[in-house]
Amino acid sequence: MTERFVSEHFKSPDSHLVATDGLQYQQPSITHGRTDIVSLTPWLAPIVWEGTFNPVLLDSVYQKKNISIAVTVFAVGKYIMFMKDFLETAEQHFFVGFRVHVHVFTDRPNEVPKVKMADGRKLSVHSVPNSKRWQEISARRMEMIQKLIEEKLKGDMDYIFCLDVDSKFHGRWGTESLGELVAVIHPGYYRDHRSRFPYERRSASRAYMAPDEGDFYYCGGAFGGLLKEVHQLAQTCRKNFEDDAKEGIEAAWQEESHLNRYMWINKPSKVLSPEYLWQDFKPRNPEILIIRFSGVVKNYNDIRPN
Ligand code: UD2
Repeated sequence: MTERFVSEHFKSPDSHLVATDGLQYQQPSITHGRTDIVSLTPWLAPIVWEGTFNPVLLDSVYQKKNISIAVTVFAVGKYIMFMKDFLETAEQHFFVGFRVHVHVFTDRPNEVPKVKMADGRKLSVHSVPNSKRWQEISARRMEMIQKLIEEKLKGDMDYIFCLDVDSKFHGRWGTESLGELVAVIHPGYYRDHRSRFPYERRSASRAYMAPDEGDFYYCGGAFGGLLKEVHQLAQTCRKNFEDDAKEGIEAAWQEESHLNRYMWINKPSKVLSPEYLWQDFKPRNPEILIIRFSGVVKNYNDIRPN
């Protein structure tokens, strides 16, 4: 069988949704629903908010597919201190009842806490070097995600989510978030005009965005999708970051800037609302009915290497 035949004739886990006959759930409506938010992008990708999906229905559909989800999380240097809460709260809220394999990248493998994981869930630790610059730690994640997919995950897992470690889960993050290419809207800028988004604004960079460009400002701290899509994203962002570096330029927000450029051209097939990455220091806006995952308050001077 050629690779082309396989990709054309075998469905990805994201297509053909088979429901459970007899499952009882609330009748959906096309005229009644939330009116305080927008739940579709101009390219018709869903924007996931509380109240726009039925978790019981979605879980039953994806249970049949026996899907698996890989997670990458980096804990380099003092960021290891966030690992315990991240792992413990993931057990309570992240794809509960599904096959999850967490990949921890750290320079302190002996300090990775032992957290009891449910059946079907596991953790692997990968050793990575430390760095004197936080910018480099953050940016090199793309390279490691690319290699992990190529060397370990291909043919084994279906989806991958890449998450910041200095965060905790507070509410369900599950099958509603699955898609081919998944981006999360940053909690800090979604009410602003695009010209004020903190994109890379120097045209010399490969992450450049003009003032009249951009859909949303997406987080570098959470993204995901099918392995194939995330591989392409990581490979492209890594290459653009490295090519910029050869010319002596580092984008304003490192890999987050390159990710935003990538998503401008390669539109995400599913967009997650800021419920999926809030920040603890921010008061909750009224449209945020639930906070699912949120960055903890931290003192950068104490935890970053520079
Ligand atoms: C913002 C972004 C983050 C990233 C960063 C720019 C959101 C909400 N946050 O977060 O994704 O784009 O700005 O760098 O999207 N890390 C270590 N050790 C270090 C430093 C960083 O392991 O010494 C890892 C760790 O996984 C951490 C991530 O890099 O979660 C981002 O760290 P950060 O402190 O720069 O993130 P933050 O909260 O400023």
